[in-house]
Amino acid sequence: MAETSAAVGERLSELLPAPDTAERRVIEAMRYSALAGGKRLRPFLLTRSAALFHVSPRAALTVAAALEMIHTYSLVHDDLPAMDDDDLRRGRPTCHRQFDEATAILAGDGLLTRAFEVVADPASHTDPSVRCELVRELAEAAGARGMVGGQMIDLMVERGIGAQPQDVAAITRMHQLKTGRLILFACIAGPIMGKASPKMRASLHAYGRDLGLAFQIADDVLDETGSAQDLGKTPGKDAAHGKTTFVTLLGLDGARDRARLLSDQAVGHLEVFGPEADMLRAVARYVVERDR
Ligand code: GRG
Repeated sequence: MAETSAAVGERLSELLPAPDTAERRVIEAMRYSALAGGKRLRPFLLTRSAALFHVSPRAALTVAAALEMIHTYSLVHDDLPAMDDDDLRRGRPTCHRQFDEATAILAGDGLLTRAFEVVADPASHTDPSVRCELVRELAEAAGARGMVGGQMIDLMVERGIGAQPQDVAAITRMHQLKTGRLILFACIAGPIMGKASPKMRASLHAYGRDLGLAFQIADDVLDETGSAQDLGKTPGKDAAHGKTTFVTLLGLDGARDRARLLSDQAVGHLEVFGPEADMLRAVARYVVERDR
């Protein structure tokens, strides 16, 4: 993961050059948030699953960088005063704290649009039909029927807009959209790029779906148990906002058990692969055992 993190950081820096022209400030804000580190879990999943199908590492890294731009945009916007209103992200002041609110909105917009420009460019894949499929899948994952929709549901629940049932099924769906869809994209981009068989693609799809949910449940546990220093963001926000989470519904031990079950299930979906998928098996365990 450390190797991928360094490589994706370099690729992001290449893909987000800061010009010497008047609009420089927005690109500096984009670089500030995109190059601030983070676990780079999604790029890791994308590059490791692409390697299963012998996709060019440079092409996989390019699509991984685009995905990380979208993930970073979501964090920049989520931290805004109109949403989660947070001061700390990836161990540094949030984008709107470091720059200002309007610049942070524009930086998020810039990252989102640049991501699609990068995926549509031949550097991401030589076959235009593959690029088109990647763009469509990424748009679906990030859009109103994916991450944006999940964020909407989350805000509605938090602000009491509309009567939403607060049970495990509803919370699961919200997280599958909000967090799960980008993680799922990270797991299916490789088979798309490598023109994998439907069976292998379906295996990674199922792996990504279970892993995404396991990741979110672990995130709920960490919000309850983690420190600001380890997490690089403010913990305890769910409880402070009186949010229903997997922890409030299942208890800490119940949530941990559910995350482990999903992680085991995710590993089970990889049985069509041999030892070449061992890193993906290990990441499923890491996702539920991590402390940040
Ligand atoms: C604003 C459209 C829009 C969407 C925001 C992802 C998201 C949707 C908000 C983030 C809120 C949050 C803390 C969700 C919990 C799970 C999550 C996505 C955590 C952050 O991802 P990590 O842990 O972050 O992979 P790093 O910094 O390591 O990349």
